[in-house]
Parts: sequence; structure tokens; C-alpha cells
Amino acid sequence: MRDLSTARVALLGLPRTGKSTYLGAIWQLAQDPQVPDIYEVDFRGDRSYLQRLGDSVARCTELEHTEVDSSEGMQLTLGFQDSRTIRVDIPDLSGELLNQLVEDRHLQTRLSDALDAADRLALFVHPEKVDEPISIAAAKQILLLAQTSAIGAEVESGSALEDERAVGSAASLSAEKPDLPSFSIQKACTAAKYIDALENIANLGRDRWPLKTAVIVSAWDTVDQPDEISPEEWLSSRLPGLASYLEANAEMFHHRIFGVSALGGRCHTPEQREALRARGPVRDRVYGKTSAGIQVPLSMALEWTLFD
Ligand SMILES: Nc1nc2c(ncn2[C@@H]2O[C@H](COP(=O)(O)OP(=O)(O)O)[C@@H](O)[C@H]2O)c(=O)[nH]1
Ligand SMILES: [Mg+2]
Repeated sequence: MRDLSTARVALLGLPRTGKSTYLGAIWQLAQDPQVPDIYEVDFRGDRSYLQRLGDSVARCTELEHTEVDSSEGMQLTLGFQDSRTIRVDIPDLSGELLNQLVEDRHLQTRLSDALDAADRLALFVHPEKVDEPISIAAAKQILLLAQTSAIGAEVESGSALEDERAVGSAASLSAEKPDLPSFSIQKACTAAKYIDALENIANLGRDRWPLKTAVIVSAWDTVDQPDEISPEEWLSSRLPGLASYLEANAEMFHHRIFGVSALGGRCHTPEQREALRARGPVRDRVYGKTSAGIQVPLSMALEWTLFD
């Protein structure tokens, strides 16, 4: 047998952004003889973890939260439609690792090992888990409200009986700072967290620039009008900071945006799960979208990441 090339992919994203579900759906498709796009050629390691993920996707049940230490040491050889075969190292990294990097400034060995070895990245964002930045206009309004209520409190307590003093205290409030909660990085907007993570990742992989990076918008079925908007438009409108960062740093990240629906629909309630299962096996429910919004097989994002 000829020598196989090996790719090492790091699935990255904040917690609950669809990484494990994507992996489970890919596994399920690779096992399905009726899906020619992707198939399993060989496997080394413990299959049971991937099997569990695949079963959850097939049965439309919620995946357990990926623990920081789950699934290690599996090596999967995948074949694709045009007989291209590749050995893939694809640990299912917990989103907590990225959280710890951004929020606690702590790089866990497991993440640094995965990033040291990775020559490809798949960066997941979930449309329902986007915290938008507070606009300057909104921030001003919050300041104003805080000031007004502080003055109100003073007037009520009788400590600002004269108008002049109230005006004076308004001036001092705007000069000093009203008593606002201090900034915490946990509350930073999603784009800021991702940009921060990418800056660290770029630094760690400096010797491998540009890092090939699929930006995967997961749960595409939950996007407003999923057939009207493209993944590229979605990223530019919901996470414009992240989109511009990637565009401006092409020497660090060679990226492409995809949408994926690795479940095919929501599965939070028993009715949703039943409706989803009624649509048939995994192959009949799941799909991918190119950056321009063209429907493609679910495995396309992974395939782009793997092959040059
Ligand atoms: N509607 C829908 N929900 C999804 C899809 N993929 C993942 N999810 C949901 O997103 C949440 C997080 O998924 P999970 O794969 O566990 O995220 P991880 O923490 O990044 O591994 C779960 O509630 C999933 O059910 C999808 O294609 N469609
Ligand atoms: Mg997970």
C-alpha cells in the first residue's frame, strides 16, 4: 500500500458550538455504505467514543458535554469520493480548553499539544451562542441611566436638596465614573474571545503560517432564513470583527467559511426529536453550505481542510 499522508486537525470553538456533533455526524456518514462522499478505510484506537457520538446524532439525543480529557489517541483513515485517502488525527477537544485560554489566560497542555501537532484548524461558531458587543450608543445609554438613578437616589435621600447640587453631582458623576460593574473577560463579546484565541493560536503555530482554517458555522438550520443568507454573509453580519480579523490576517490564516447542519434540525424537545427522526437516517438530514451558500455534503468542510 502506498504511503498515506497524514493530517492533524484541531476542532476548536467555545463550549457547545457543535464540534462533537459534527464529528459524530461525520462518523455516522463514514459508516453508511449508501454515502459515497466519505468512508472509513482504517481505524486505530478506541472506536467506542466516536460510536457514542454517532449514535447520539442518529437518535437525535443531546450529546454529553465533552470533558476536558475525553477521546485521545484515535487515528482514522478516511476515503473520499474521488478515491483520495488520508489519515486523520482529530481529537475532540473540549471547548473548556479554549475558554481557559481566553478567560483564565491558561494554556492547558492538551490544547497546546493539539495545536503543536495540528496543521489544520476547524473553528466552530454556533449561531445561537453569539454574544454581541455593546454598541457605543447603548453603552452611553447605560451610563446615563446609571447617572440618573444615582442622582435620583441622592435626591430621595435628601442629600441633594437643591437643584444646583443635583446638577453639580451630575457633573461630578460624569467626570468621575458611576458605580458600574467592573469589566470581566467572561462577559466579553464572542468575536473578542475568538480573536483573542486566534492571536494565541497564530503565535503558537508561527512556524506553520498560514494555518489552514475552516470557519464552521454549526447548526445552520437555526439561522434566520438559512436559504436566503450565505455563511459568509452571516459571519460578516453577526461576527464582523472576526470576519475582518481573518481577512486582514491572510498571512496567518488561510481560511474559508462553511455552514453545517450536523443534526438537520433542533432536537431539544421530544416532538422535535421525533420530527427529526421521521426525516430518515442521518444521510437524509444533514448538509453543508459553501461560503456562498451552495448546498454541499456535510463532509465538504472537513475535506477542504484536509486536502491541499
Ligand atoms: N439545531 C441544531 N443544533 C445543533 C447542531 N449541531 C449541534 N447542535 C447543538 O449544539 C449544542 C452543542 O453541540 P456539541 O456538539 O455538544 O458542542 P461542542 O461542545 O462544541 O462539542 C447541542 O445542544 C447540540 O444539540 C445542528 O446541526 N443543528
Ligand atoms: Mg464536545
